[in-house]
Amino acid sequence: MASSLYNAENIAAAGIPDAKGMRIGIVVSEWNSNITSDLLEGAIKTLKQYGVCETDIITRHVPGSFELIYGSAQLAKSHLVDAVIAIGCVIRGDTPHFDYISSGVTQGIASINQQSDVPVVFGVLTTNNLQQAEERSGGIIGNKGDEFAITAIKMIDFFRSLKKI
Ligand code: DLZ
Repeated sequence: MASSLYNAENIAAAGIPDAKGMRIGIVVSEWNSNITSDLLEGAIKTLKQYGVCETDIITRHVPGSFELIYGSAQLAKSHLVDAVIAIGCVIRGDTPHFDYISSGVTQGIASINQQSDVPVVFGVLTTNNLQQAEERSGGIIGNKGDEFAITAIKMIDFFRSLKKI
């Protein structure tokens, strides 16, 4: 799926390290679960494609995208995983809730990344409507879960490369 909106091929172009032995935590929001379950499926498929063993993937669900902050922070601290993927979908509604949740989860996950050795991938779709979310979770724009998976693998490799210096 080649599209300026679907970036997995671009980030894959520079090469993807062998992910065998990498341990990945995935936190998934139950809000808009029809979307987040498809993103999860895409992420797991791509992790396995690059060598991650099913037994090295820990998946946990949280009620909404706001709870991804707590869930990701706990998983990052657990020593059970080398990277965390936070998967959510916030869809604009009639109230300002969208803005508070979107900016809260964005800043929360950015903050974890500043404090933790375990990278947390921002796998949260923020869309104006359900159609845009569907297009990005296995629809005409592809499945952003692929991109989240490749990003997690690359960030683990980045961290490990510093240990070799
Ligand atoms: C409350 C709420 C609303 C209105 N919309 C969404 C959404 O589009 N996507 C999402 O993941 N979560 C939503 N939530 C729930 C909040 O993330 C959170 O679970 C609650 O505010 C409780 O902390």
